[in-house]
Amino acid sequence: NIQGVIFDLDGVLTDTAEYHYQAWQRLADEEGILFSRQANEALRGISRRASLMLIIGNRRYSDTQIQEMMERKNDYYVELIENITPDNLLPGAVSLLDDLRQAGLKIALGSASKNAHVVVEKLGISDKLDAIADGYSVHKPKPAPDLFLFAAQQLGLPPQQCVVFEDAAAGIDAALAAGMWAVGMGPPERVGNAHIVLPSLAGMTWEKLQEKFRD
Ligand code: B16
Ligand code: MG
Repeated sequence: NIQGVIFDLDGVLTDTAEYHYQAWQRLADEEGILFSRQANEALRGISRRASLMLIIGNRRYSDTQIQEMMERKNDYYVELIENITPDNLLPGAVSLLDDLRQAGLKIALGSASKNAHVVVEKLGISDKLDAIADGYSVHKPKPAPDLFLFAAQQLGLPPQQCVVFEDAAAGIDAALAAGMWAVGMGPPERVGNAHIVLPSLAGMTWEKLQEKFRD
C-alpha cells in the first residue's frame, strides 16, 4: 500500500551527472589525474567526498588538500548549474509528479547532493515536492538507508509505504536497506536489484506503476 514516492534527483529527474562530470574533469586535469566520462559512471549517486576518494585513488593528499579540492570541484559545479532551466527535466518527470500528486500521494526528494535545493529551484519543481532530503539532511550517505528514512519521516510515512526512484546502485541498496520499494532507472546491470526496472520516466503514470507492482 504505497502512499509516498521519493525521487532521487541526479539521473532520475534531471541529468546533472554531465555537470558533475565536467566539474570533476576540470579538477582532475588541474591535478594531473587521469579521468574520463567512463570513470565518472562509477561516481553515480556517490557523495562528493567518496567521489573524490575514488578519483585520487592511492595518491597522497592531506586533509586540507582534500577539503580544498572538494570545494574547488563544487565551485565549478555551482557555476555549471547556474544554466539549469525546466528544459533540463528528464522526459516524463513533470507529468509523473503531477499525476502522483493528483492521485493523493506524498512526494519527496531524496538526493545526496548539497546543491539539491538550487537545482530544484532552477528546474521549477519546488511546489511539486512535499519534502526535500538532501546532502545536508543526514550524515551517512547512500548506500546507508538514512537519507530515505529521513525523507519518509518528513512525509510522515512508514518506510514500507514508500517507493524510491533511483538510478544508482548505491541508491537502490539504500532504498532496500530502508525497507522501501525500489524502482531502478536505467540498465539492469546497474539497478537490477530494484523491484522494478524502467528505462525512463517517459509515459509513466501512477496507474501504470501500480500495474507493474502487481505483475
Ligand atoms: P554534491 P543524487 C548525487 O546526486 C550525484 O549523483 C553525485 O554524482 C554527487 O557526487 C552527489 O549527489 C553529491 O553532490 O557534490 O552536489 O553535494 O543522484 O543523489 O541526486
Ligand atoms: Mg542519482
